[in-house]
Amino acid sequence: MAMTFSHRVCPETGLKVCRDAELLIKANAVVAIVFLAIGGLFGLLVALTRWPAVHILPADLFYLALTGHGADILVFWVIFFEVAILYFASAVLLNCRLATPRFAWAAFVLMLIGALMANVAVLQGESSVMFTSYVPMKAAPHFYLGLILFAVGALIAVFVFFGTLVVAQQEKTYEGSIPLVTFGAVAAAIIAVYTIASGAIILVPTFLWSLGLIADIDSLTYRLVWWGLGHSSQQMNVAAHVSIWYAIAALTIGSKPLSEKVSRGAFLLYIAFLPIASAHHLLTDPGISSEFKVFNTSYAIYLAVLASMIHGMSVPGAIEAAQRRNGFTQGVFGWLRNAPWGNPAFSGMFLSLVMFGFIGGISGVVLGTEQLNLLMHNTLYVTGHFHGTVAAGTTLAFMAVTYLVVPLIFRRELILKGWCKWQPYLFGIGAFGLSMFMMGAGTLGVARRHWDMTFSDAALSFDYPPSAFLMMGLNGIFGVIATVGGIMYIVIVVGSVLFGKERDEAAVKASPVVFKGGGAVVASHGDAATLKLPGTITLVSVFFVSFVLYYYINWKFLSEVWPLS
Ligand code: HEM
Ligand SMILES: [Cu+2]
Repeated sequence: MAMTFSHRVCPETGLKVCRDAELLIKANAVVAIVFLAIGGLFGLLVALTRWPAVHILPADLFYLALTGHGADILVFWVIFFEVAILYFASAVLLNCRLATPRFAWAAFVLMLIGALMANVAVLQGESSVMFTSYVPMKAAPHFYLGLILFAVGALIAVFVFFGTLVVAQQEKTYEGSIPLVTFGAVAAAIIAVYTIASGAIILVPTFLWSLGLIADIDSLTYRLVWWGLGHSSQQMNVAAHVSIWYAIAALTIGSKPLSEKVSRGAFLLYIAFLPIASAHHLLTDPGISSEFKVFNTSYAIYLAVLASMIHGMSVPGAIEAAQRRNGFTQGVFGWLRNAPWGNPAFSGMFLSLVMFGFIGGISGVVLGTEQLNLLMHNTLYVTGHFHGTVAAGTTLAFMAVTYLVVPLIFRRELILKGWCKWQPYLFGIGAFGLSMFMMGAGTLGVARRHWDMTFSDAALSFDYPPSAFLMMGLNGIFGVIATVGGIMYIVIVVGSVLFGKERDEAAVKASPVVFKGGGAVVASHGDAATLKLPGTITLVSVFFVSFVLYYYINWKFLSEVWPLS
């Protein structure tokens, strides 16, 4: 029997919302957004410095800002938000109480202290080691300690999530199997455990080394183990944002997965193959054998890519199936034309889906191919690729779901409705430009993490073609657009939470945010049971043609690097 616990029943989804879970979701989401704001500001400074005509920061501050940008945005923003998602996907979707709220608060406090400590270290200027913090570069001890405390907190949060699943099962708060969104969150949480374990193995000794207690850290071992953390943490993000795609599609248009079994299988592929496919970050590393690289980046990575492609097809497929069921049956794309493009939750989700696949996905496979990697290793192409995955993909998906979290969890009306409508497009276009122009500049050889592409104070000069400078200028402009989108998001969310009208029964009736029955769909198990999807099949064909063409163009580039024939 379900135990009684302090909760309310959501008038829009019919789900029981545990009070503790609700408070923790709010706290984690708010702190996440603060770190997005700080990290975004650092990102703007970085982009303005790399814009040759602006070149705003001196060298030392550039590396400081770059380190702050990576840590605040890819670690603290994303992971605080993911903790909120874990509590939502367990307690709320399973209608149960959150296990051990005290531990969840302890996790929150540890993460917050850790994140602040790392920020202080970065701002003091002695820890500009950038995202990968490769040894023998050494940061201040409290930089590593901050990351370690943050990771311990995150691990506790993950165990609160697992504990909540056990509570739900024992107290029988749901029927049948867990919903797909919760299943995806389980995948993210399992990968998180692996990620944090790799992080502990490498960061704890590095912390001791920074204190002078260990004489030496082997740099090859560091790189190898660090990428166990660096790569799998990105897969955790993918599992989380894919779950969010399914959740938004269910809540905004009532879509069910095409096949629960297939989607679950794809999540299982993530768990099995993603954590080990990390050698694509080390393809040019002289210390690692070719056999290992080839196994790791061909078999392991392609099975992980397969999983993303399954989701990439099944999410639009699920949307098409739902839209057709909702009556939009005209032609091949009537369902897409008539999608709720003015609803920022939906538009943000769809843009995230398309850009993650086309930009992040295709460029990721190209970069992950050992031979092609030589073309763009350590250039801005790499940075362009991962802004396609983590800015246009993960961040935009998380922004999109916030448009549901504010009315449903904070129970506030969104302010600035016009801004809400446009925000996902602005941030999306900005992130699109950032990704594409960094990839373009990288194709022309522009190095990543370089303060000055003119090499004005270097002993040996090198001239990039004018088009490379143009790309970096455009990159700066789109960085500004993304920043405007980011600021709009922060103003909307903070403004709505602080000043938005409270959503009472009347407001819920007047402006519902959940599609009729969407609450039941997201919290249950079941298939759309149709494969009549001409629109999705067309989109997927366009994707494959682009993919194949781009892949072969890069082999052609490669053949031109060595003009032997
Ligand atoms: C306002 C939006 C953003 C702008 C203008 C921006 C700009 C940039 C630029 C220009 C670089 C390249 C620096 C270089 O290698 O010289 C960079 C690096 C990076 N960005 Fe962003 N970015 C934005 C959003 C994001 C988001 C949303 C994420 C992750 C969720 C992210 C994660 C990173 C990471 C991890 C690096 C690499 C740091 C390093 O190399 O140590 N960025 N960003
Ligand atoms: Cu990776």
